Parts: sequence; structure tokens; C-alpha cells
Amino acid sequence: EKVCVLGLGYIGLPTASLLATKGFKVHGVDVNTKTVEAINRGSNHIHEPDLDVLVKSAVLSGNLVAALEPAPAEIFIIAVPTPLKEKQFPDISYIQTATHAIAPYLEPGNLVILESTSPVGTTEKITGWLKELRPDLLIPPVNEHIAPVASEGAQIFITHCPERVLPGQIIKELIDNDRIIGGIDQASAQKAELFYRKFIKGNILLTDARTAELCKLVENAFRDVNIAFANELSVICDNLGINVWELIDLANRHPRVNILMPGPGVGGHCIAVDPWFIVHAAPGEARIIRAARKVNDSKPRYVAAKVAEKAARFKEPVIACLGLAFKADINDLRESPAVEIVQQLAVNRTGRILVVEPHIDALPAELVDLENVHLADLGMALRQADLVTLLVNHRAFYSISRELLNEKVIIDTRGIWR
Ligand code: SAJ
Repeated sequence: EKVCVLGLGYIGLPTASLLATKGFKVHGVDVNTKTVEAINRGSNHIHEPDLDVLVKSAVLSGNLVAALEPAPAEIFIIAVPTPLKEKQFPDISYIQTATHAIAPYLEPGNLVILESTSPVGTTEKITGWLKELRPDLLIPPVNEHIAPVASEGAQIFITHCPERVLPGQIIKELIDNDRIIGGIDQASAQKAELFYRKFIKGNILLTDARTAELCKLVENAFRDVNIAFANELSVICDNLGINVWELIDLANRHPRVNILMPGPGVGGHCIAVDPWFIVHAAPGEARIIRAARKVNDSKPRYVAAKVAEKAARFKEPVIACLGLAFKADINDLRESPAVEIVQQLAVNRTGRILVVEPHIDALPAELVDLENVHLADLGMALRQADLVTLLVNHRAFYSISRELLNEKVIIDTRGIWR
């Protein structure tokens, strides 16, 4: 079977490579020439365990070819970004562009799968666009708000199958996680089920497209709300002079309590973004979801203020900031609260900042021109620092010697040295 994957990023590339190693003929499409060239050389632009080996073997097998334009296929997978405009409006223009790009190639019997996280109603929009672009094809009617039914004689099958993989474990989760398939009609959902069955081990659950869209958003909003609860607790505990880590350990001994871990804020391009899609769709009702976003977004400023307060006792404070990534053991700095904290410290001239991030070689654009911010190795930063601010719980930081830390002022936002 031929599969055309649009968008060779965090989801598209692992999916395309996995399919190629399973024997599908995969035509990967990306708008970035460098990405396309790199993939065709068998190299991989995404830092993710085991992905380099997978991409290499996919390309060497001859089953994965990357290009700038789509090609005919039986299955089209759209895995392009859905960013937030002005921090609140979902932007589905990349999905629209991808739909326009595949429209000329569609033939009767083809299956179109939207994997990108999308606002409710996006799969219906794709269906509408395809109807306009290809009046010659029979596109299924949209069954709004009702359980999907087979539409008579539909020639194109359209579904939403949201990705749910965790960065750092993408390949394992791509195979093992349960999948939700939302069909624009029942025949579409069933067609997609047959496809996913060929390469995933998890359960496959069929529903309609709108439910699948909201399901994905709700999963990330659930996590955001729970992290916000932990972050709010950490601030309450600071005010009351209570150790939040001990408190959470103790509370979690209750059989029905499972509090997540506070941190410097919530980063990444999913959990900090997707809840806004729900708020945008239901501004009056999504009160907890909106409040959680605000709590998590306010945490970096709180941490920066706390560092500044502790730094005030030094004449020329040297502050080691450990970690820049948005979470442990990855090199992804997108929406990272650690980057925001370092930025705040620099802009407020809190001290000389030594950034330690073992997963990168150079400071990101947001920090590179800031006076007083330098990339340093761990040993040097710890020797020079008056204050040590732990921002990411990377493995490398757990083993720092206690004696060394005892001489410093510590701000441990992840509780690894509790
Ligand atoms: N974090 C905390 N405390 C915690 C857990 C996480 O502060 O107890 C922070 C992390 O440090 C990070 C942020 O939250 O800054 C998000 O990290 P994460 O590991 O919770 O999630 P992501 O963004 O890497 O991946 C999420 C996953 N969603 C859920 O677990 C519900 C993943 O399954 C999704 O596929 C992914 O979003 C996505 O692409 O939507």
C-alpha cells in the first residue's frame, strides 16, 4: 500500500519511518527543503531515542522517500502543526494548505487521515474543502453531533486519528498506545481501523470525528489542570513554609489521590497550547481549563522572582541555571519555562547567569544576545555559582554531590534534591 505523509516533524517522521519499515511505500512531504534532503540522506533532524536508526533503515529499504510535493497514494496522513495565533486563536491554515496539496491526487477509495491535534470541527472543514476542490469525487456527508453512520456510495474516506505519543518515548508509544479513530462517517472509521491494525498493537476505538477531536484536546487539558493544581500547591506551600514534595508524597498515600509534580511551569508545544483550543470553543464554560493555563503560565515569573529575592543578598551574584529543555532528557526547547526564567533573570539583571544544558551546543535565539547569559559546563557552573537553580530534572543533575550543593543557595523547582 502507498501512504503519503504530509509534515515530517515530531509525528510525521516517526510515523512515516515506522510505516516504511513495516513494508508500506511511503512518500513523505515537507515544505522545508533541508528537512527533505536530510531525510533522503537517511539522517534525522529530530532528537528522539531510536528515531535515527528507524529513519536510516526506512530510507535504506527504499520504502521512504521525502519530497516537497505530494504523490498519488491510497492513504494520505496529515501531520502538520496547528499553532496558536496571538497566544489564543487556533491556526489551522497548515491543515488547509495540506488539504489543498493532496486534493489533485485523490482517487476513489482513498483514505484521508488527520493526525494533527485540531479544534473541534476541523475534520468537517477538510470534508467541506475537498467537496469544493474535487466536485467530481463523492465525499461523505458530515453527520454532525450524531453517531457515525455509513454514507451510501462515499468514495473518499475521511477520519481524525489524533496522535498521542509522548516526546522521549515516541516510537514505543506509536506502536503500543490505544488509538481513537473519529470517522466523518462509519465507513471512514472502519477503513482507517483496517490501516492502523497493520502496525499498532494498542486497542483501536471508533467514534465520530468531533468526539475524537475533543478527546485529544481533553487529554492534554486534563494533564494541564492537574499540573496547575500541583503548581498552585507549591506556591501555597512556599507561603506557609511547608515542603511541597513531602506534602505531595504524603497526600498521594491516600488510595484515591494522585497529585502530579510541580515544576517551573508547563512547556512543549502540546499541553501549553491545546487547552486554549477548548477555551476558544467554549469561552464562557471552560473556566477551570483557562484558570489552569494561567496558573501554569505564571509559574516562570514566580520562579524568577524567587531567585531574585534570594540573589539580593549577594553583591554580584553568579546564578547557575541547570537545564533549558521543556522537560527531562530531551533537547526540545519549545515553549520551555526554563528559557523564560533565564530570560527574566537576564532582563531584570538579577546576576551573571551560567546556563547548563547538556543536550545543546549553543544558546537559543531568545538568549543568545542577552548580556550576562553564558552557556557553561556543569563543573564550571557549580564551582562559580552562588545560587543553583534547578530548572529541568535531567538525569545528569541527580548525581551532583550534596557537599557541593550545601555550600550554595538552592532553588530546586523539580524537587530532585528534596
Ligand atoms: N510537567 C510538570 N509536572 C508533571 C508532569 C509534567 O511540570 O508532573 C511538565 C513538564 O515538565 C513539561 C510539561 O509539563 O514542561 C509537559 O510535559 P508532559 O511530559 O506532561 O507532556 P508532553 O507535552 O511531552 O506530551 C503530551 C502528552 N499528553 C499527555 O500525557 C496527556 C502526550 O501523550 C501527547 O501526545 C503530547 O502531549 C501531544 O503531542 O499532544
